[in-house]
Amino acid sequence: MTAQAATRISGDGLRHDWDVAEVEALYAMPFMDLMFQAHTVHRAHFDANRVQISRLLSIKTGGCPEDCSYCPQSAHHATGLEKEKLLAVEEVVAAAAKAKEEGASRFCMGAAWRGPKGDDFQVALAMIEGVKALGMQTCASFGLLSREQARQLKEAGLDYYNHNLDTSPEHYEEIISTRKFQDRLDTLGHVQDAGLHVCSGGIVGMGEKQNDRAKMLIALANLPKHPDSVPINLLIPIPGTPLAEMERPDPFDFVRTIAVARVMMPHSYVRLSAGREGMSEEMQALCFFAGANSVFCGEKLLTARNASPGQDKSLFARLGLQPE
Ligand code: SAM
Ligand code: DTB
Ligand code: SF4
Repeated sequence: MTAQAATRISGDGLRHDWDVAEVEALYAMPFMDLMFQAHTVHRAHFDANRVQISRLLSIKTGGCPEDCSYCPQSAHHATGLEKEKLLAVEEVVAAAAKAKEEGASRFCMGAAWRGPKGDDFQVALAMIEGVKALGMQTCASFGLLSREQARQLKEAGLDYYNHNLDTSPEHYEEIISTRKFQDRLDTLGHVQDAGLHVCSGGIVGMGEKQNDRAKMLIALANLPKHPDSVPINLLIPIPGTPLAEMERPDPFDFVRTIAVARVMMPHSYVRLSAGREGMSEEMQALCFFAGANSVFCGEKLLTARNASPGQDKSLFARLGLQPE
């Protein structure tokens, strides 16, 4: 290794000093060269024939006070989604047990909250304890957290906290007005400090430029520790949201984002997240080759449809991918 390269590797053996020019250079590589590089990195750190399976459940649906332009659950958009009350602990634990039976190793509970509050948070803590007792990995996506809330989640047995940066700091203001990019970073800091595993990624297809995708991945990779899990979502354009008519990005540009994430964060699980329902099997296979090694399975994501379990079973079998 050259002296210059050596200075770029930090204490954990990984890089946290990516700059825009070098990430754009990765994006600009001929597709085959980028795929080869990403797959080589992937094989050096993971079994390329295994895929981690997570299952989502919306524990509190709709009526969210935040105005995220992509989200069907925001009270600011008329998407026709019914606002529901917080589910009961027993319902959630029963859904997790079923997901475990169907092959999921991690159960991810999402809530349409700006952040957890009052009694609802106490109920959510009980859900985490119940799901953990089934022997599953637990994940929560409850929005912004205080330092104390992150600590309480850890104490309840939470393994992962999902909190996406979603896009570049610059593009963020065009997508959400009710909070700042820095608020998200602050929560990620509390999550990390509480000793929780971090799950953080973003969305491709919200009208962002390639430069924004590069900056989003830089914001993730330049965190003090790489997120353990990096979900890359393809926007599901929801009628009634401001992004309903967004043009679908070039599939190869989506695959490139998976590949660049893999090269930048070699030890992280990269999740091929929302949007698989509209992807061809060939595109999904390219994403797995590029380094994606985790997916959400099950009929539904939080409110939107997911790839069907039957199709997933057949795809994994035909690709020789071992779900775990
Ligand atoms: N309210 C919490 C929050 O915003 O962190 C948790 C739930 S929120 C629905 C979780 C994530 O879902 C968002 O950060 C976003 O990345 C993703 N998401 C929401 N709507 C989406 C859509 N239409 N297409 C793709 N991803 C979406
Ligand atoms: C993530 O990155 N994607 C998931 C999970 N983390 C919480 C959510 C996807 C939501 C897609 C739209 C819906 O189902 O409402
Ligand atoms: Fe609320 Fe989360 Fe949807 Fe934003 S993404 S509107 S915070 S549920």
